[in-house]
Amino acid sequence: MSAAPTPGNRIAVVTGASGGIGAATARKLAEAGYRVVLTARRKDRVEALAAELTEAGHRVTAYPLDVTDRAAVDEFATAFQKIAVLVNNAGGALGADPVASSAPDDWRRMYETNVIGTLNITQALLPALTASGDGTVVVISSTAGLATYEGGAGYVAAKHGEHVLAETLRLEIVGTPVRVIEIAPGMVKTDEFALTRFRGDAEKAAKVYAGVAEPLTADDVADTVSWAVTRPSHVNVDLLVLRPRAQASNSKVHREL
Ligand code: 8X3
Repeated sequence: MSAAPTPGNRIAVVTGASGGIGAATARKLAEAGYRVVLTARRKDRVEALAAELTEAGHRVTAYPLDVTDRAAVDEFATAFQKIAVLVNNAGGALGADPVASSAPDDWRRMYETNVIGTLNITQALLPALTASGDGTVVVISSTAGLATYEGGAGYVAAKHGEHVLAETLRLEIVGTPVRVIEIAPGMVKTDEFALTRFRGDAEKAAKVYAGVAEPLTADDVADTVSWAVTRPSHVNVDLLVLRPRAQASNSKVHREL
């Protein structure tokens, strides 16, 4: 049996690490002993978190990066010969309109960030993940990657794309020392996910979680990611669906109103 990968000097790269699930995951992996590279578009946010974690004694670096910018991603990848863990977290939702009236540009942008962003950095870092001799690609997709709901089609389509990327990559690289883990969270309450989706409309964003006693937190998801990547090397958590107890499906949510 292969031992659990020991973090030691092993590097974990987290995308979208400026807030929410990405920031919480960067924190957990640093606490687990990885050297963590925090990437996100927002330089100030990612640098502030890196400074805080460094202050706490962790080994972290901030690297401002837009995963949809392939040239920047390729440049980023040249800095590494070996990487142990890549956490694909960058992405998000824009809009919650029906198919009949949703904006094609929102669909395009969601496909670009969730799917092409994940494709870009996964392709660019795959050689370094393989060279580590024991690499892990994590894709933080969503329950929206597994089933649809009204008003969700653009996001659901993008998340299905990300799910297919993870499933196909796993088939294609079997036999190499890299595993592909997909974590699919349901309702997670973070500062920004719903607010971004509703373009800053705090009232609409709050309705998403209205009456739900305990939606998942970013820490709940980060805990799960950290657990999955620290399993022994031969154990692959292919796909893990994570929901709050109050949510039975994408559209069946218990609300106390
Ligand atoms: C977030 C879950 O239900 O808003 O990825 O699509 S949902």
